[in-house]
Amino acid sequence: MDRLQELEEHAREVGFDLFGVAPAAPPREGARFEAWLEAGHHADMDWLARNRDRILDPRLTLPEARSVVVLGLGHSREPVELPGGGRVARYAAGRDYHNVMGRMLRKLARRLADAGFTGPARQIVDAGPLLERSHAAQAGLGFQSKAANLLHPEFGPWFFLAELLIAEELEPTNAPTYGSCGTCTACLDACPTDALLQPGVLDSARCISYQTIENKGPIPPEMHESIGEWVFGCDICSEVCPWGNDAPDLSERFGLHDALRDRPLITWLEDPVPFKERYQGSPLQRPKRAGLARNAAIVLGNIGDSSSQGVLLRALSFDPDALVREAAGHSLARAFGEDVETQRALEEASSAEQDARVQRELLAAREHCD
Ligand code: B12
Repeated sequence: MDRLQELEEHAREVGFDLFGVAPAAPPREGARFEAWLEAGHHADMDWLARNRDRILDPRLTLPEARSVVVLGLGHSREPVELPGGGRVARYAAGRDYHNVMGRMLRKLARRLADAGFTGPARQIVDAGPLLERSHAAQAGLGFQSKAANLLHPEFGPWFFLAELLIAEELEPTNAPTYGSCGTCTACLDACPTDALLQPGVLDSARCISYQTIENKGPIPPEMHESIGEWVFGCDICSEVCPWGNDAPDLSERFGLHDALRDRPLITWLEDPVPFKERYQGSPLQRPKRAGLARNAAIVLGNIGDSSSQGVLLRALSFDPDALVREAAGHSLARAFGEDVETQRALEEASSAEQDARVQRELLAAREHCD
């Protein structure tokens, strides 16, 4: 057995579904990444611009690195739907993949050290400085799609990536995987916010996933309606993709987090359980309490069920986070703007509001009532 086969066997035994190797060198599509940054498509994700050099050259992260071992792990394709409405991206249904794959990578690194692969090694899952999809495409794990996702012929877009930078120089596995988008434009056509500007180019500021996960500030009110029922992340560009429909059922692999079990969205704004405790081990911790409650308020406004009017009115007047008061105000105006109680509450809340920006937003929301 050669070194590559040996490595692949270790990766499979640790539990990874997909495996490949790319050289530890600048990724092929580095220029696209730079153009993307120049155009400001990273929105407020400043860390991408700050780490530009390291992202473009893995050897700045680990000078000894000679190979990027790219690993893929499939996840559930089951939609996550909350009782009464509200949706969560499938990748976030269960245990946080950063933790799960981080452990798997450490296990793989230990095995490789025991098997005499040249050290040292560095583990990367998502947040590390690497253009994961580019190295993965180069290593033959899939093809770059018009939605910017990496598609695997069997898993479609429903898998995560992780990497191990290692000092050993291995033969790259650049065997091309079959598949392409061809003439299909389903993702471009389906995106409700037109976030895909051209095939493969995503404007983060327009992406529901960015807005509901990464944006720490207010979500632009003109986007609220198109967020629909997505309270965390968005799968629309993946759902409409014809690839991956025959992927294995992996709904048990990461499980369903308790925070998403039998909890109608209406309860998310007034949770007696502390946020960290409620979302322990879940990717939903990322936007913090204010961000997640902001999203919940927006989605409740989009669902527009009368049962949420009370909770939105209380959020408008009493929520400790300005982001949530503001989102609740817009949702009330959108869903219950004809109701005099809502109009009065918006008037009172805007005159009592201490945060000048929120006050302006509440006045604007009040104007949209009737
Ligand atoms: C920042 C980020 C985001 C941002 C920006 C997304 C984006 N498209 O850039 C936001 C918050 C919006 C986001 C959303 C999502 N993300 Co994200 N994200 C990242 C992160 C941390 C960096 C991505 C990055 O560098 N973007 C910059 C762009 C320029 O690079 P790129 O997307 O890799 O694009 C390359 C190719 O598309 C190619 N390219 C560019 N233009 C064109 C044009 C053509 C025609 C072609 C062929 C190729 C091509 O060149 C680019 C440079 O290499 C990576 C992890 C990582 N470290 O890489 C995860 C990652 C890309 N995300 C992931 C996931 C799962 C998602 C979501 C599906 C989550 C969800 N359901 O809500 C969505 C998908 C949105 C989408 N359609 O891209 C997975 C993707 C797995 C996969 N199978 O593709 C990753 C790899 C995380 C992981 N470790 O698994 N994400």
